[in-house]
Amino acid sequence: MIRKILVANRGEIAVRVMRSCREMGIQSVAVFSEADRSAMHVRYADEACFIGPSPSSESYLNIDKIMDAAVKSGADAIHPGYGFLSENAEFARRVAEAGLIFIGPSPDAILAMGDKLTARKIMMDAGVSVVPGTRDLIEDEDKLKETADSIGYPIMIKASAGGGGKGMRLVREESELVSSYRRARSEAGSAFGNDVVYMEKYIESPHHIEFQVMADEHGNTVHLFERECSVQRRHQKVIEETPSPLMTPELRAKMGEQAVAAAQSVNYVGAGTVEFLVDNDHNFYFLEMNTRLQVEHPITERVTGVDLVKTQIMVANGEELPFKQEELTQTGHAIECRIYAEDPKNNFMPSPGLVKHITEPLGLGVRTDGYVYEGYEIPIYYDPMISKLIVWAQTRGEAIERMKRALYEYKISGVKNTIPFLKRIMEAEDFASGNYDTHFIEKNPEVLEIPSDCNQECEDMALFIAYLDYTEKMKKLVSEPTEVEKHASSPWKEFARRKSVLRL
Ligand code: MV4
Repeated sequence: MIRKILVANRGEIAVRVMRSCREMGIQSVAVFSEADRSAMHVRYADEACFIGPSPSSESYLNIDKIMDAAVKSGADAIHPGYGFLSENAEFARRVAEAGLIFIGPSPDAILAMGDKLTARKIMMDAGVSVVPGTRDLIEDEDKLKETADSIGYPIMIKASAGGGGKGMRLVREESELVSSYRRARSEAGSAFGNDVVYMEKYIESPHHIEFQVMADEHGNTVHLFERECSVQRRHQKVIEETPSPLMTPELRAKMGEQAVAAAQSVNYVGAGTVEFLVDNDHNFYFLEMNTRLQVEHPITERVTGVDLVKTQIMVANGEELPFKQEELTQTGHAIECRIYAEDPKNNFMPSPGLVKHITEPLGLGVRTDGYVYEGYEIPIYYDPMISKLIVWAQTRGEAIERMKRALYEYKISGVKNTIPFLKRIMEAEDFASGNYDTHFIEKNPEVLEIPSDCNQECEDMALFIAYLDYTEKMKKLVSEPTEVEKHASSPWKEFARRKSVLRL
């Protein structure tokens, strides 16, 4: 029986996991680094353990420190969240060896899916459709040309230890082949300590569509439909939605069946995500499987009504899945916008610092998963994602209008953020029509043109003037205290005059 869970993570996902723990009557334990002393997940948890210096390599990525915190706090399970140690097979093994429950799949499943070439082979043998290409690694340059010719240009050379866009190389013609191959291997070797590469046909303008899967220890595996994740910038997702505008009931049935087969082929237990590339002719290909809860899980929760974290915990506790495939349905439409503390007017430069003001949107069909509060200082050490805004409505069109409304209500000052960029995407015709693929941002460069925010400029100027006024008053206070008293008698008159100056 799980009674206490250590959450080996920080930020919004740590809070998200603890919320389900609270609803289930399970105690939560936070871990925190030096930079996270005043972080929300520490305040929310029932207990908190300090685990070391701010850099994640010395805290959130340090297996020994997290195991120590788990044992000391008497936790009986560990939830890894996403990122950090969530897809680290060694960590999953250490948790089990300590007699604790890892809320996630087995170390073997993590290892198999972590190696992209191994995953590809397993999928081929399980009858899952993979991108046309090689079955084995490309060991030398002898058969390089032959292999590329048999696949047909353009091709992609991918690092087996890569994934998520890391260690990939596009080769458009034979003249680039040998140099690209050499560079791919040497880059993979230095980045991952593993220079195994393989070759795939390049799919020109694909959609990135993923399926949520969930499996228990009793042989039950289901899928919870798709998420359309094609709106990406530099391999970072920006917006996700479900259902996918491209999907048909036939395609969904075929892809869902293969997603379940993919999970079963590695005896998967827990929540996982099977990623596919889909072309406009509805051909689909397995890309990789993520063996963790994903950032974008809330849109699936909203259309299916399933609490995915609660289900993860139940499954980790040895219980049977509380639903069968036939009982799962999609209702309405959900969209998620990821909000980053980055400056969209300055090449998405990270913008850490003090959050002077935050007002989050509320109202019908709106959910925010965040962790930032007024007066909180966003540290420089971690991922700049600060919040996820999730809306639901009965139709896709209404969901877009609701997202626009919620983005209008969202106010964050002190740190630059991507809300203006998200507003631009919501206004784009290709987004409204649902006619977009993974090249959406390149094809719609106007979404990167951020209008100057008049309100923000006025706010900044008002703060500046208030500061000047304060220093002036302080000077007078020191030199001639009676003058200050005279001024202080009508401060509002003064302010009104300044406001009218601002309007010019
Ligand atoms: C591809 C591809 C086209 N053809 N593989 C990027 C992330 C990683 N998971 C795999 N990626 C891609 N693999 C073949 N054979 C195009 C991409 C790709 C992409 C995929 C999903 C979402 C956004 C993307 C942006 C650029 C390239």
